[in-house]
Amino acid sequence: MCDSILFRRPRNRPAKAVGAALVPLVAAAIGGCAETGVPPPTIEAPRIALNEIMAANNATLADEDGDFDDWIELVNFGSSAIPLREIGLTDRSEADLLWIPNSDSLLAPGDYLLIWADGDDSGLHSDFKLKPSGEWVVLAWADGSGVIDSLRYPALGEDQAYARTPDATGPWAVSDQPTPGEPNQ
Ligand SMILES: [Ca+2]
Ligand SMILES: [Ca+2]
Repeated sequence: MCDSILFRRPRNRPAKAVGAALVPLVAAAIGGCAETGVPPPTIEAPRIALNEIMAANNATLADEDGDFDDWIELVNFGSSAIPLREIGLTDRSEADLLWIPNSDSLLAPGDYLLIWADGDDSGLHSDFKLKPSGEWVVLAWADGSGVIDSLRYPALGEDQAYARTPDATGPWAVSDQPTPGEPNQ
């Protein structure tokens, strides 16, 4: 059963919907097959996600200039390091105007990364800010190959975070306990 999971077309579903339907099947397949004991594949696609954001930072955390700017937290929840130049962010619903980090660093597996959303457009400071009234945040591959993750956050009060729990895959919720650069609570 498991060996054909990637190619199985769900019943009662038209062919044109199969592409979308494959996504959860692929995700299930990455975890291996509990039925037969087949281990997961050793080569895994990079896995990075939006994990937490703050859109009205008043006193939570200052950047290297002493500014209490807004921030976006990313997490690498895969098993391979991800070059920061290979990802981009935007606050538009379409990933056509990506800001790409000016950094040669890698995000190691299990690590968190803070991007300052202050409009400075340098290093790890994006060319856009976050509106407290809520808007889109989109994470995409810098080479244009697709959106990795996205969210539309609600209006947030001062020093409130919008975070997913558990990290990387959990549902999003408003939080009064921000955890920039750390696991979400
Ligand atoms: Ca700043
Ligand atoms: Ca966090």
